[in-house]
Amino acid sequence: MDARQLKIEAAREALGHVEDGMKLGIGTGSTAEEFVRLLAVKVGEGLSIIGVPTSERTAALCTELGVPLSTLDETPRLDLTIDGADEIDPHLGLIKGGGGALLREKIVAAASSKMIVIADASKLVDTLGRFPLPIEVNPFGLGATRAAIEDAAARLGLKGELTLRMTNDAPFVTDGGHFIIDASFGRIPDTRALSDALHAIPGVVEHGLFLGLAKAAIVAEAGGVRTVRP
Ligand code: ABF
Repeated sequence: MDARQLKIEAAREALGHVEDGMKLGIGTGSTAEEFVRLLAVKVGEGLSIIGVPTSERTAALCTELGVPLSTLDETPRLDLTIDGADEIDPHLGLIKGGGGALLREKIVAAASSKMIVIADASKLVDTLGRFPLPIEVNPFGLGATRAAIEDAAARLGLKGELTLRMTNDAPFVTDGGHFIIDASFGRIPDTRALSDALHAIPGVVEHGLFLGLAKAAIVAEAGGVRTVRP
């Protein structure tokens, strides 16, 4: 099975958790896109759901495919969010944000009774951090924020390259109008401590450590699909 087929298999399994009448958070990334495509078929067959997208990109895809959309203002409490991830640890701690949508993804996941992650098995790690941690920052005072991140990480014994995410020779700008610093700390032994330390920095809007949000991960691999729980 090639990578895309693995994503489709995970997305198909996740679709089994979607019930008529559900209010869904809909994630961003290539695996989430496969979920949207399968969901749209079910909507076309009569499944009645309402979706809240986690990015403008996902909103556009849902609209193109006929998936009905709402907002967290109209629909503040969601039943289920289905989203991808860049890394998944055994406790279902996640690194997300490789797609640049971490802030809205975390807001939507936090507004949901349940979050299920869909991924291929390559995302499973023993300890988070091999994937550079995306940190969403306010453009104002970027230099000071970068220094504060460096210092906070050093106090936790972490160090590594902090790279401003660029696109077309300019800083990447998120849907929320912020920049992203990708932090290559390597293995992060105490994710909760790093999460708390980053949240204490005024210029940090949010970061890609999703701790205690995912209730299950549906993981596809050559031998089939399995559900991982903490
Ligand atoms: C999104 O899915 C991001 O948080 C994460 O970076 C991405 C993973 O993308 P893919 O499914 O394409 O590997 O939710």
